[in-house]
Amino acid sequence: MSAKYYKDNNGMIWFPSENEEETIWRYAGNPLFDMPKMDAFWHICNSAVAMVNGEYIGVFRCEDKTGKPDLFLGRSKNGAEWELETKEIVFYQKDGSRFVYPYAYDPRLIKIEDTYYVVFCADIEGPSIYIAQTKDFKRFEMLPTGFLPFNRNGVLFPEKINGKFVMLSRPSDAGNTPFGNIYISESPDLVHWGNHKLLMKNFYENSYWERIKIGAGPAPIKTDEGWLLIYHGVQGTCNGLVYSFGVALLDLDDPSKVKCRAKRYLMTPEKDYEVAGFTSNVIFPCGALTDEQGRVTIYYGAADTTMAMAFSTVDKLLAFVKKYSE
Ligand code: BMA
Repeated sequence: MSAKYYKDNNGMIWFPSENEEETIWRYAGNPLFDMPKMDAFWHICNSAVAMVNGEYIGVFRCEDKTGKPDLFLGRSKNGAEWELETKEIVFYQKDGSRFVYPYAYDPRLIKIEDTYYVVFCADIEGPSIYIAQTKDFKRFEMLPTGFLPFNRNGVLFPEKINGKFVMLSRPSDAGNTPFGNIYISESPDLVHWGNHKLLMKNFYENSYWERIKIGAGPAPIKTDEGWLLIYHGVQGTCNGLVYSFGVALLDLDDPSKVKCRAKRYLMTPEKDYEVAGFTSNVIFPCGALTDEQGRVTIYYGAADTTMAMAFSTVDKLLAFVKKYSE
């Protein structure tokens, strides 16, 4: 793939790889935003996307030119070319007042039954996980806060499991957090969370690419063999942190059980737009689309600067996680 292009594959943007051996491959049109040409925004990264009635809708983490991160709605006809609103999303509380925070970032967007949930991190008295719901992408309503600070990288499973909502999260500190494991929690109502369990620790079997910390990425993908969890892992170097991503397979009925976990990364920063930018060497997946044919399109932030896409299939991800967990 050399040229920038897109086309409509029964709705979902996805391109085959030229090399059958590859597990994951990048979109030829990456990066998705040409930041120097953007008037409103300085950076757009770590954003989540859904397909809604044949159209793409995204909740984007954007920084305006003051540098403040906030969440903005975007729409696209083809999944690659995006129109972003220049006013941030307003989240309303139950009493009708606006939910106010100093800044917000790293959204995930999950459809459960007929409702879309935005799970995001807002820094109020330290970072914590907040959930908003919408049915029409016009009005966004906050749910009562279910998590304590300090926590980041919250993402819901896309359906209830055994009658409960399930959340992954990554307890942290108030800064850049030199540690981090993924926990799994359940709730009957998206408000009261409990039965917290440690799901995955960093540095799995001496996997140096995730030596420092890990955090869940997009909503887990349901397959016949289990839930595919794409997650980021961080390694420390003399030049700072390197964010890659990997994959694990969780039990379908009891996702607190890890069936297997690849020891090697799935993707690591290699392209110019990943290795250089506001924060160099960062790829940070927050969204994934799948279709009935098992194709997978991953949206990831690149270098805290712009967005990019990578493609795979459920079969390839399953084969990879099984092969490299041994
Ligand atoms: C993490 C988060 C992400 C960011 C990453 C790399 O702690 O703040 O938003 O992409 O660091 O800077």
